[in-house]
Amino acid sequence: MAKTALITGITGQDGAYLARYLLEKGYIVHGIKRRSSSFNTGRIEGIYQDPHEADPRLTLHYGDLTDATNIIRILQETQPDEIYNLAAQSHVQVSFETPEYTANSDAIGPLRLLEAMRILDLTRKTRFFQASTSELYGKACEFPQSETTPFYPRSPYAVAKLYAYWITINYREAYGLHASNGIAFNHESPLRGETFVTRKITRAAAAIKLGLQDKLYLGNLDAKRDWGHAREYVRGMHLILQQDEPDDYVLATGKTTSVREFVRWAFEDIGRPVEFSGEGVEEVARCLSSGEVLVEVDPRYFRPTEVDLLLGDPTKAREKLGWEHETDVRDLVREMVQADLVAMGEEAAASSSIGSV
Ligand code: NDP
Ligand code: GDR
Repeated sequence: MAKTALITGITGQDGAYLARYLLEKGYIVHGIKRRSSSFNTGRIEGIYQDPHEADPRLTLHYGDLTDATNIIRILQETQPDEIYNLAAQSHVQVSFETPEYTANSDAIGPLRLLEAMRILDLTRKTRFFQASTSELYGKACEFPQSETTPFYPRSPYAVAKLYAYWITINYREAYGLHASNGIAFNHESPLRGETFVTRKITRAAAAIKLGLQDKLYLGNLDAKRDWGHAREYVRGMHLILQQDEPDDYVLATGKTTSVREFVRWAFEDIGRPVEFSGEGVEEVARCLSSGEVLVEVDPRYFRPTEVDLLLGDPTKAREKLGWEHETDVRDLVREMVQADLVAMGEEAAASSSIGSV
């Protein structure tokens, strides 16, 4: 019998990779998508099936983590063997502007799912994965950060995710649920949201190369992140739910890189290497050959409280799950820049041909 999985946040970066991965493994996949005034299923276009087809292997349901009645109904209809809770207001800076909504979706949302499992008597049948985050470590002073490093969240997003982390463990201990946390460090890909720093940089580099943009404005260039490839992290999420016992695991590469270095590599990849000069808000990156300023600092992207340095210790995932990252961050930058060059080149060609009609 094929297993059934329910993915919340299926229209996001990780949801798209996980849906593909589970379909390849023979799963029947259900996903929750939000109502939107425009199409928001672009990332899963390739795997989306016409609902008129007989026995579609991927089915989408309208829903929202802020709506308990709708969650109960979807769980009742789908009776999943595995739930992957990937839905979240996932932007750290945006969480400072929408703290209450972020708490509602990112903290109470997982609680609603767990309670729905209890109400529907799914606590034995269904396994639960919570997308926890390295942002929980925040201002932690211990490096590298492992499952035993104390948390010190630094944003409304991270505080909401802290609640989600603990409520997952509480339901495991109180009701015997197979409920686990994956404490994932930053993972990126060509499907990454355009406002996260990696994708913002690779899109800008591509646009500058194609003559569509002059300059890129960024915030804190000193921040350091442990960046891996999203495709590999969803494999880790699946492995976590295949274990006999539920548990919590760090998913990370064990290597950290600054935003500045990421910028340097992206511009190298478009053939316009840059050098940095100046300090703080005066810092700029100039093209080595032309002297043109390609990157400037804009304080509007600074956060009220910042997470300076994240570096994960994936030893437990390696030893217990047999999970390891494969893609080095340098190759990740290359892949993202290439993908954005192709996508933007096609967009530019399409709009110039529209113009010539
Ligand atoms: P994205 O922002 O790309 O995707 C988030 C998904 O959640 C989207 O499908 C979005 O829908 C959906 N969503 C947002 N709010 C709600 C809501 N109220 N109800 C239902 N769905 C909602 O995130 P990622 O794919 O990058 O991340 C997946 C999860 O992993 C998130 O929970 C994130 O916090 C967490 N995480 C991510 C890391 C990373 O580096 N990527 C690292 C650690 C944790 P829509 O498409 O309509 O916006
Ligand atoms: P993060 O990712 O906050 O780590 O959360 P993001 O890419 O937004 O920021 C990383 C670092 O880059 C600095 N930065 C900028 N960030 C953005 N977005 N835009 C800028 O212009 C910019 N300039 C510098 C930030 O200050 C920060 O230090 C991501 C999300 O996917 C979360 O959901 C997830 O939980 C964590 O990763 C792990």
